[in-house]
Amino acid sequence: MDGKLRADEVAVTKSILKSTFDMWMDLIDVDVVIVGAGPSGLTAAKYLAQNGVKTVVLERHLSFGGGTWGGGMGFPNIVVEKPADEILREAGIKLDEVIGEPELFTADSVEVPAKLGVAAIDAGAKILTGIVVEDLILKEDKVSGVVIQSYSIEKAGLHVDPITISAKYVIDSTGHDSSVIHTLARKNKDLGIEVPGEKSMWADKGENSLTRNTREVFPGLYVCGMAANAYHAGYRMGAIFGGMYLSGKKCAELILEKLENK
Ligand code: 48F
Repeated sequence: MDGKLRADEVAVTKSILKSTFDMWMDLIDVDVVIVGAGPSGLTAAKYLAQNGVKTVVLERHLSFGGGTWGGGMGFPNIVVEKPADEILREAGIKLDEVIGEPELFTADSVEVPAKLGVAAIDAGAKILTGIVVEDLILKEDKVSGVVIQSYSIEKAGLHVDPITISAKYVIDSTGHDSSVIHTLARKNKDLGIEVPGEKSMWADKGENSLTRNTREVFPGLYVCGMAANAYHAGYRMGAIFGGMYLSGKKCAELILEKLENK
């Protein structure tokens, strides 16, 4: 070691191309594709991956965390209620008690997605950012994977054919957009799928319906997080997030059960 930094252009470019190619070759066929790296998707990824399930999370933006970063109206805190606090504690996230509200905690809206993302990655999930899921693979009336495009190509409006990732199960955790189940409904009218969208705010009802609404809605396709409430016309809940984490965990448990019984 002479202390000199080595930065050869050819070596840098070769390193990027080789590692990217190897990564993609490994990811074209997985157990579970999770669409959307918000709180519910990241939680599902953590629990699936830590149980040995080959899991890839696809996120349109370059950052993961979805709607968490901005807290409530840009105030950098979110609220989490029991028993979902355990999921955050497991990821090493600090929670502050709310005086006079023994069931509620606040958490830093930057710390939460950062540590939850790390927990999912450490568990073995792969998070790919800048990738949009624009369609599904639909074979013999079962969702068997996703059709993906680079977000920059989509945003530029270029006509470029996509590529695919095959999967045993796909999770729609795209939040308020519920864009995966919407795409399935829009492109396959013969299936008669309707997505009513979420209702206005009623925090208690919205939170309590989330885990109930988390389920397989079409063979091979699960909904979790806000997408589950959008699919079932559930209420919105604002900056309280416990239901999102519990929904992600439940979705992982449902898929683990399916994989075990195969
Ligand atoms: O919206 P989001 O955080 O989903 P969530 O896990 O959590 C909802 C809460 O954040 C909040 C709330 C709590 O009261 O209501 O809104 O249900 O994260 C969804 C992620 O999916 C990405 C999007 O960029 C966001 O980061 N996404 C949406 N459509 C696609 C997508 C797509 N077609 N392909 C890839 N990523």
